[in-house]
Amino acid sequence: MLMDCGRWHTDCDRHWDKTTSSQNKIEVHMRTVHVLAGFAVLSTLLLAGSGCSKDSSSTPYGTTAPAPSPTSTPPNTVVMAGMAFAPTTITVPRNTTITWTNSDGIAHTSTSDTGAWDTGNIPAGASKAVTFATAGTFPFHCTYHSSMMRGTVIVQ
Ligand SMILES: [Cu+2]
Repeated sequence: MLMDCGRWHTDCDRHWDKTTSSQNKIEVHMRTVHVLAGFAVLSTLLLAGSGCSKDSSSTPYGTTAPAPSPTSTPPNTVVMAGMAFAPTTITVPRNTTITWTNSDGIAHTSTSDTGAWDTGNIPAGASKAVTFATAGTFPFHCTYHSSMMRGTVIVQ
């Protein structure tokens, strides 16, 4: 790293001496060095961090992890909110469990249009999970609000 820095600075000096319009080039070079230095610091921090979590193996995994953003949805989850499924279409590999989470203030269901599954009543704030073993495209709806709440599961 130190040797590389030295070489870059030498290059910069050469640009400075040779070219009249070299100001920009030098600034770019300097910025590159700064960015690289930033990456080096970041990598060191990451390495140090992973070392720490390895050492503290007695602590249950995930307890010190930062809380996920409240707006982010866990993978393979369909949220029922505002009388709609989100996402409307969810694509998963075979043998994936999809969880329907009701974030609305009223009950909903996740019911296959073809009878492949039916969660039944999912009260406000509750969740139900369905595992999809067979590939295919499966439209579904909420039995209470079938005109508004429709979605599709695509299993690959
Ligand atoms: Cu509903």
